[in-house]
Amino acid sequence: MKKNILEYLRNNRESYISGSYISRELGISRAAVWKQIRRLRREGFKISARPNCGYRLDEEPDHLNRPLLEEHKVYYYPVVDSTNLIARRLAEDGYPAYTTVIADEQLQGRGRLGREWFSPPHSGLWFSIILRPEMINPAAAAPVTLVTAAALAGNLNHTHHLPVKIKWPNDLLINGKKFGGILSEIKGEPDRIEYLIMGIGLNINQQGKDFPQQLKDRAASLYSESGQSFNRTTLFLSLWQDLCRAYKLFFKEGFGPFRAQLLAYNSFIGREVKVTWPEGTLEGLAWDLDHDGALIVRDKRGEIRTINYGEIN
Ligand code: BTX
Repeated sequence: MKKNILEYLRNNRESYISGSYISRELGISRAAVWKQIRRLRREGFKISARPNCGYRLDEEPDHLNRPLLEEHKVYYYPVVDSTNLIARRLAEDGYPAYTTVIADEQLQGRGRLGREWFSPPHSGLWFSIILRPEMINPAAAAPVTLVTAAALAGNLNHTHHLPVKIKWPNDLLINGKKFGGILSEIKGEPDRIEYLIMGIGLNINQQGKDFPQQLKDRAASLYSESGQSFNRTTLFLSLWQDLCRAYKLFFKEGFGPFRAQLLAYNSFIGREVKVTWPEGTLEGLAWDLDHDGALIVRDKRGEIRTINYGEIN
């Protein structure tokens, strides 16, 4: 039934088609038509309704292109709890480095420190990449979040001409609003990494009104800030290829090649910042990044502090 209604809407894209016409043609009640319209909307179809005119199909959902993704050995799932959890299971089962999991929707998308990551369907990119760095101890892998941020910002600025900035260490901003985040998780021993899971969440095609109330002032998508909508599969493949290249370079040459890029796209150096780190909170001037990507802050007393882990509030 839903398919038939969609067919009518697709064949009448230019104009409104009345609910009573559809109900007559299909021999169902108008309430049944309305129920199917609601189901289509839940699946991401944008359908406008106008009194005395009927329904019009404005936009179809942007489905991720599963066959194309799978050609690149990227595992696609329509709905998951969290792509990081799926990737972790695959890593435990011995899947190789660069195995990637992408989902259209996450029901329990996660941020750092157990926070939630809002991951609705048909609009964002939610994915996780397994990394298996060799010859590297866990401390040496710390900058991998910054390498991820640099690769994403580099791609979005250069290839897509979007004014994307990085807020140390794991936020991506557009026009000062957060549209992306990175969650890295590690399994290893003091002197050896078994695997890393790099979880990346990017808001792509959401409209401002699609964000929940508590995020409305702070969150954005590439579309809401640039007015440009993106084919998510094409954008993902472009970002993913740059990410894989960046990780290979990082495991070979360390953080050095990425420091300049991070400084070029940073939103924090030279600004007064409040940093939360394991020792508490610290206010001061964000001064520089050291050779490993640690944040150097000059505190209120003029002392220079080096922050390896933490976040700018
Ligand atoms: P974070 O801890 O820096 O950010 C989480 C905070 O960001 C939340 O507390 C909320 O205030 C805000 N927030 C939540 N959802 C969104 C959103 N969609 N857009 C903007 N702001 C939001 C950032 O953690 C790391 C996020 C990684 C998400 C990816 S998605 C794929 C992978 N799977 C998974 O479960 N997490 C990662």
